[in-house]
Amino acid sequence: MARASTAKPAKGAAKPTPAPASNRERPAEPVRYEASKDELMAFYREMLLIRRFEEKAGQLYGLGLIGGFCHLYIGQEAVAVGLQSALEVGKDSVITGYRDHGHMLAYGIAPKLIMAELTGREAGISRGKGGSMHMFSVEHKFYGGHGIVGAQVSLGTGLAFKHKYANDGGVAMAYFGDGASNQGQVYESFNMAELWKLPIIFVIENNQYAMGTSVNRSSAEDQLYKRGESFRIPGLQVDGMDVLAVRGAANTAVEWVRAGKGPILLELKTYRYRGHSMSDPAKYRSRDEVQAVRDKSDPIEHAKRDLEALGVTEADLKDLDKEIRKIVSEAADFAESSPEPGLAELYTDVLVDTY
Ligand SMILES: Cc1ncc(C[n+]2csc(CCOP(=O)(O)OP(=O)(O)O)c2C)c(N)n1
Ligand SMILES: [Mg+2]
Repeated sequence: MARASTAKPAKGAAKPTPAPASNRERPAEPVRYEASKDELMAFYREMLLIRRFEEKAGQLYGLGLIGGFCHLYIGQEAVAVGLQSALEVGKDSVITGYRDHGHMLAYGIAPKLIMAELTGREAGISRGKGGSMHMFSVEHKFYGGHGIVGAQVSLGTGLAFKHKYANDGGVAMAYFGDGASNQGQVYESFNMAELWKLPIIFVIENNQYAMGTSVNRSSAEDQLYKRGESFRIPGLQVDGMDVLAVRGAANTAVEWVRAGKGPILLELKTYRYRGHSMSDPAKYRSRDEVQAVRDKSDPIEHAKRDLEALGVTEADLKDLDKEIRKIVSEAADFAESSPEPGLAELYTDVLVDTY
């Protein structure tokens, strides 16, 4: 048996690792948001709009009306809706990856402009030249729509720098996936953001998969909310299938960041029902796995139960569903009947200006 040594450590020996700084302030524990009936109805409406919009996009893709890539957001609706409901459109910046239709809808961008972009039409928000992955609205301060995994994290950090530099009171929200959270530039961004106390909310949408690779197979530390710890960025793990839990966490995060305390990291536990993109046959998981999430944790069904508990009737919800279906089918009609951009458009928007 080893004897406890009372000898002093030899000269030059490594000092014991110091305990982590205990004086680092932590954000308050988020509380589930107590929404009024009208507020919850508005969240439900937006989530349903995203769901029906994405279903329609899937159909149009199948019909060959949408070309290129198309990544659907079905299953993750509560994340964009819950988080962005705590932001101010036109004041706070939002940036995300290629799975971007839902974030735009949640920021009040018209469905018909998004659908027209998906189908490559002149009336689209990027004049039909960006498609599914490259949509912007400077007016809304929605900065894309990026196809390079992780790039939006560095760009989002730049947006936060701009908010701080201009002292305009805005914050940046940068979304990225569980796969992107293993990208090197994410950590360079974390470092600068904390060092400069930038007003940014980093959001990891942990939908459990990066293309066909599950988070457990790709990530040495799969509790992704801890990924900012070595940069002293506090992290919170949130149920991303419950819009009120998401909104509660959003309030905590926005309060922290607006108070000038620097960045915060949120990990939203969520799930995507469809394949990575429209061309993914999703052979890396079973149908039963997907069905079990749909049955147990669907974010729209969750909000529906909460609404019913507040006295909303099945008939009210049916009417709303009809209204949303109408909006979506009008968006699709608009998209299909708009012209494609003229050939001369090939030469516009290539450079900001001549020089
Ligand atoms: C720098 C870079 N590497 C690889 C790819 C190919 N790629 C596209 S999406 C993706 C997976 C990303 O998964 P995740 O970050 O979890 O986001 P999700 O698709 O689940 O929303 C990969 C590897 C890419 N587009 N860019
Ligand atoms: Mg993912």
